[in-house]
Amino acid sequence: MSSEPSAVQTPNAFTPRIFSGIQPSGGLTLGNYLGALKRFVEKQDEGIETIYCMVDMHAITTWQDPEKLRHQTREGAAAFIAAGIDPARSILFNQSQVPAHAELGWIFNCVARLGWMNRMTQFKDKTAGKNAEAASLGLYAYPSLMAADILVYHATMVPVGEDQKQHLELTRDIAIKFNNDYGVNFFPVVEPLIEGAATRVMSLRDGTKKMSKSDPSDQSRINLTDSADQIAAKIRKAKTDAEPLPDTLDGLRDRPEARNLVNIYAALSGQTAAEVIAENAGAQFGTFKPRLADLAVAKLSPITDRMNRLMQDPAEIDRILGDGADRADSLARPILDRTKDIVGMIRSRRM
Ligand code: AQP
Repeated sequence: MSSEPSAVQTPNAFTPRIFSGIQPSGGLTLGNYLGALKRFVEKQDEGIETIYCMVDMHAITTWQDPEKLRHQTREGAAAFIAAGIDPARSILFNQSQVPAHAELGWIFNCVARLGWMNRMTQFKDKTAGKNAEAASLGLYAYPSLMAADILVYHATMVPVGEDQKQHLELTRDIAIKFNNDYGVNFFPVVEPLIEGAATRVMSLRDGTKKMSKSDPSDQSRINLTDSADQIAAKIRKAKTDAEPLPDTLDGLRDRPEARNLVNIYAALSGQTAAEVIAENAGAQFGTFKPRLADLAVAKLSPITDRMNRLMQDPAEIDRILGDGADRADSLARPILDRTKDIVGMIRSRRM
């Protein structure tokens, strides 16, 4: 049988499959939970095939202490499971255990154009005020590896927070260019799933900045490892203005900190922001913040307790990640092999 690219079979339709990842570049935050984890669980429970990953190769695009990286990768995996990911129903693993990500990432580095990469706002944000010349090449190439993470599984949908929208547009551009360059319909054009009341949870210290695990101020975020007292104290001290809550959503337009707390309440309670405003119209923050703190503690503390229990058995977490990596590898390997055939690379036929 010929192995020339023209003989490569390419699918015309793609099975619905979800992929998403989280960087173990620190402890996970409320932003990661509401923008990503909680929705990952919902997608799993809808019965769609789901593949979730601790993207440790992305984490090292900025310096990571090796011991902390190992700890954060396990802790992130524990957070997935504690939040409701079932490793028997979803595939859960860490990226570096599946070499196909890096291999396809290199091929995509040769598909992506420098002009596209130069437009990536996350690289600009992460190097803002710093010497961009001293940033790693990996940080610059990050979105191309992210495209490989997704497309090496032929994933069709990617649940993410708002901040990842541009990277997913790049993933679509890479798939389209690859398909056009090689005259195939091999990679799906993925659909970003950016949904819900908290697609962009903001810092508790500055309502115009994203809540981030790498923000130097611990007061800016709620960590999934925070105790009930820490959560309540951070919400009590969250920056707000002096006005009571308005009676319409429109009244939040120029009040980023107030809007953020309302959105967090909505996402945690499963309500819309309009419903939260209707229930709390006219409330002072002295009243609303304790309500939010009670809700946050009620929702997050059981997850934190489960995470802490899981972290007592790191060998079991490693076993789960290893099992997930084997299953991920068996999906990714044939897709990578077919990509190599399309590109014209001679593959080993060794078994
Ligand atoms: N504040 C946020 N609001 C909503 N969603 C968020 N996500 C992150 N922060 C928020 C979503 O979480 C998923 C995993 O993100 P990531 O950890 O891979 O990278 P990130 O977006 O760069 O997150 P951080 O916390 O800001 O990490 P650092 O500080 O290391 O850069 C993604 O779906 C993201 O949208």
